[in-house]
Amino acid sequence: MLVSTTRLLGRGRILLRYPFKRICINMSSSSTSGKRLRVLVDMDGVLADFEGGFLNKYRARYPEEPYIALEDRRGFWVSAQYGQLRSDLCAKAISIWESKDFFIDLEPLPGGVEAVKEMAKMDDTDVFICTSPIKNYRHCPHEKYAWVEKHLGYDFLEQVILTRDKTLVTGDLLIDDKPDILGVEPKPTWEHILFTACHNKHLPVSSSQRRLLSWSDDWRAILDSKRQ
Ligand code: UMP
Ligand code: MG
Repeated sequence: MLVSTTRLLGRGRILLRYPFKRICINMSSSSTSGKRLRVLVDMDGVLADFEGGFLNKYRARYPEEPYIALEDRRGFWVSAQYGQLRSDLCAKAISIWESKDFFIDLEPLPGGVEAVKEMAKMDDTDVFICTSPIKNYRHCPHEKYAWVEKHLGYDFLEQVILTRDKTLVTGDLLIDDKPDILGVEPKPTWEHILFTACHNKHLPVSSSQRRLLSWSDDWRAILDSKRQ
């Protein structure tokens, strides 16, 4: 029905909004059609090239300063490793991602946007972008939304979760490059799939943790393994 496939927005614009899928979600999110799979996908280091974007802008702004090549990165916290290199470099590193346009300019990691779009079209599957903003909120939260709109489209803004504590978010899977995802909830509902990144590729993965090596790896099999 035409009326239900459109939404009238405040300023008189009428937009088509994934009409068929959204109607289906609304009709089937209850118990009548079985369990839906909820996939939480991290942004920095999984969809957006935080490490590459950081290194480019750091080297451009501080051409005389030492830097850490991506193959030498160790540990999730870029600022900590730069601080170990020389104490004042910690603040210089932070200045890069606190700057305007840092987050919006991040390049997509290969295959990520395509994978998320495909996932979102799968039957019985809900995909959310679950990402932690920095506490200096001047640019980051706005640019994270803008990045999603730019690369995944306006309708995908509905799927964005900004949180500093991902343990509070319920889901079946969390695909994330951070090795230790901790928060106030000791038993998160999701299984953490460690997405391989330059800073974590040397870590041994415990028998209970699965990895996704890249978006060329078999993410479909991981989703299928969680379906009932
Ligand atoms: N971040 C820091 N310090 C670092 C590295 C990253 O504050 O040394 C921030 C940038 C991102 C966030 O906002 O951490 C990473 O978020 P997730 O990918 O874990 O959601
Ligand atoms: Mg990340």
